[in-house]
Amino acid sequence: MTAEPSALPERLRGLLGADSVLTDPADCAPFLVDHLGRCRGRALAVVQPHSVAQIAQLLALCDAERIGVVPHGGNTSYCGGAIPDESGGQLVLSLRRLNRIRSLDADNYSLTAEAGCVLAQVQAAAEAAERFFPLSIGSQGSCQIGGNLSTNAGGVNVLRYGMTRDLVLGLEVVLPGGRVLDGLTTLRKDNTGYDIKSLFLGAEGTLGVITAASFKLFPQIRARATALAAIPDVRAAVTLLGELRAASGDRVSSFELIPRVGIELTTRYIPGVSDPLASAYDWYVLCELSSSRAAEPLDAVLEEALGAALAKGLVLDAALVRSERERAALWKLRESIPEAQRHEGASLKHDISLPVATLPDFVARAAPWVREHVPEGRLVAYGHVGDGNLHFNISQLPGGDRERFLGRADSVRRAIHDLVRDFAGSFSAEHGVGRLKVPELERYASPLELELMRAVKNAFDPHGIMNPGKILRER
Ligand code: 2HG
Ligand code: ZN
Repeated sequence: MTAEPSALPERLRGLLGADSVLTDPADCAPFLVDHLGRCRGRALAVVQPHSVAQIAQLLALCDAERIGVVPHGGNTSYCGGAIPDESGGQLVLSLRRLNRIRSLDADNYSLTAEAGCVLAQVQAAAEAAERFFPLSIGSQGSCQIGGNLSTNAGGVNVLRYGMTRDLVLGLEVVLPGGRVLDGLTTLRKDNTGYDIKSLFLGAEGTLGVITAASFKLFPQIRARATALAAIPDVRAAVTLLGELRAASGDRVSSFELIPRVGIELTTRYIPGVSDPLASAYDWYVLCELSSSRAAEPLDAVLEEALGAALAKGLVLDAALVRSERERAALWKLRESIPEAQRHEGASLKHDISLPVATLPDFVARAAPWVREHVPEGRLVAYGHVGDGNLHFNISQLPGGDRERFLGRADSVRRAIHDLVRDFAGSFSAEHGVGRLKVPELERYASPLELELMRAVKNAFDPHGIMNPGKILRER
């Protein structure tokens, strides 16, 4: 028999302690809207358990009572994956109290962290042991590692170290029904059947609740060289990346595309950002070489490679950073483009990826389409060009009608994502599916892929309590 929903908060207080159950609208409010204000929901309560055991008890109860559970980390998602639906019948499960680094083994180059650790905390723990945790994204001061795992986050170091998935050695997961999958191995090699942990990475909390993970670490970075290079076009970016990788002994760790409008917006809206070059150019790349060898002459390598590219017309001008302060300023320019876009007004976001070599042709087709069909906006295409991942965003021009502009979102998205499909690309490179891109998955995944995803969902979560309606439509 199902309990009265109104009695549930009291039962939860009995289970988790009074301090762990929020029902006051003001306390719950921050958990019910995403950071871009695009997704809103309602909830029975927000729960903040203290332990894995409490989460297990919670999922046993919710499974028995068929109550939807929405895991919630740092709330920096782009697709509404951590926001409950409008029904008011779901529970938000905040992982923020599971925030311990459980262990670090420097010799094994591994670390085990709980899901509620803020990404920067994990990076700092590795650093303190003279190791490097390479996941790096703009929101690292507030996003939580559980969310990074659940969305398989990307960021600015994917080029060398891979996505979050590639950094994971093991996982601890609470399953619907309350059983705990204890898979916190730090083994590098383990070919013992299906790779179960992999299914939870990028599953956005639809299969279970990741409570901890063991990660690979790397040698601490001791030498870096960073530059902003102006380039004639996107094709030059792809060629330059190939040349830089070869010339540097594959030391390129970041290679980010920035359009002129990215510099205009950040210098206008973000205090402390300035254009490091004297003239204006259409396109730029922020490139960074890095090494664990302090004596590596990376500045000289980068300068020489950019000089050679300049002579060939691949690079038009470049500024090499000379200090940590200048480096931070350059990264601030790049990483605050999304914030500057917010100041400018509404934006239509498309987190797309393509085979790297096809990016120039894609931009050559899609940019004129935007100019012609969305005259009330302008293209702000930037991002992880080294991974074939562009944030192909369109910012509304100031002064326009916000709602009318946002009303164009569906048709614009359809045209851009159809073109992405024609180029054998993906409609979600690193931001996931959440609730906003469910129709996209239905349109672009094959029937067989959808059938297999549905089978996995049913196998792990037969009663459909885990983050209902995310990735797959609720049944
Ligand atoms: C970035 O690379 C983030 O800055 C955000 O993935 C992208 O706001 C965006 O579209
Ligand atoms: Zn990104």
